[in-house]
Amino acid sequence: MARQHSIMDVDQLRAAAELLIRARRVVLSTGAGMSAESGVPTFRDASGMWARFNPEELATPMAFARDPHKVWDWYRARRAALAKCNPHDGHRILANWERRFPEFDVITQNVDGLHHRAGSTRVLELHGRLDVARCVACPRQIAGLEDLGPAPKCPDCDHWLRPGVVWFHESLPAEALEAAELAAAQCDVYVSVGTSSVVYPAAGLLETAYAAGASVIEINPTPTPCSGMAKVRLRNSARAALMELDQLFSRTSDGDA
Ligand code: BV8
Ligand code: ZN
Repeated sequence: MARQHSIMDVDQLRAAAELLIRARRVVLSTGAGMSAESGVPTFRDASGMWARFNPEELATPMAFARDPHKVWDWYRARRAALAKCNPHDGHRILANWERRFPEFDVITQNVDGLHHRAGSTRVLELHGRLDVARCVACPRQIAGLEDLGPAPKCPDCDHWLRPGVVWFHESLPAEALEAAELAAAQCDVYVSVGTSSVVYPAAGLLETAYAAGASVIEINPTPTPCSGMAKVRLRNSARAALMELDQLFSRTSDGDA
């Protein structure tokens, strides 16, 4: 794959690599920007999904209760689009970094499963998965991206199946959120990649890490409400920044060994 050429702030890059070389506990927190270079659309960018669609009509339990067909139409299209997307080099680098640190957790708001597909095994998925459908009434889950039809019903109890994601006004999966809060509170370095840092409680994890004394690295082409807490800011795409960081970091830590 062609190397993406973008202007890198060499000082910021070095500073980020320095922090990572000394870190023992690292959290990598990812949002939609992490998957943008895999072809998965973001939400709040000018070309993002919320520029064309209204979340209140598609991504809330009330919307689903009002019109499950409309909601499923949208999720069916997203599932079909996701079936054509693949993890990129940045996802693979994060899978490798699991072996570089004593503690390394990926916390993601993404519902695309690309971290798992790239080989990451420690992934806390805060907003569920697009490739899962679950029954609104019983524990039945159906995994996979195949077309489930216009508005699928549970094969066990005939109630609606719903997309296995977390909608606005819904609580996050308790186990994943608790593990994420613990990891954020205990890490030395918290790297935030490709998130606008506006959706809570996910955005609060960066604040938790910062308040607990972690060094925050932000990788995002544009500033966010959390940029002020970042010790290092890389204004680059996720793939380019992670590739540069991986090179610098590998060279230095191999040299130390
Ligand atoms: C809860 C999942 C409580 C499904 C999503 C006022 C009214 C109503 C609610 C609230 C309110 N104030 C606060 C709330 C709570 C609400 C919230 O935070 N709202 C905000 C927006 C105001 N939160 C909730 O409702 C949460 N639940 O609070 O429950 C509760 C209490 C008791 C009992 C019950 C409940 C649930 C939130 C879950 C929302 N789920 N969707 C689906 O995908 O369909 S939201 C959506 O936003 C996405 O799922 C995504 O996960 C999430 C975060 O977005 P990002 O990942 O950050 O993406 P975004 O597009 O915003 O940004 C992309 C970034 O990438 C940009 O900054 C861009 O510059 C950058 N980028 C672009 N390209 C690249 C790049 N970076 C790097 N490289 C690139 N190439
Ligand atoms: Zn059921």
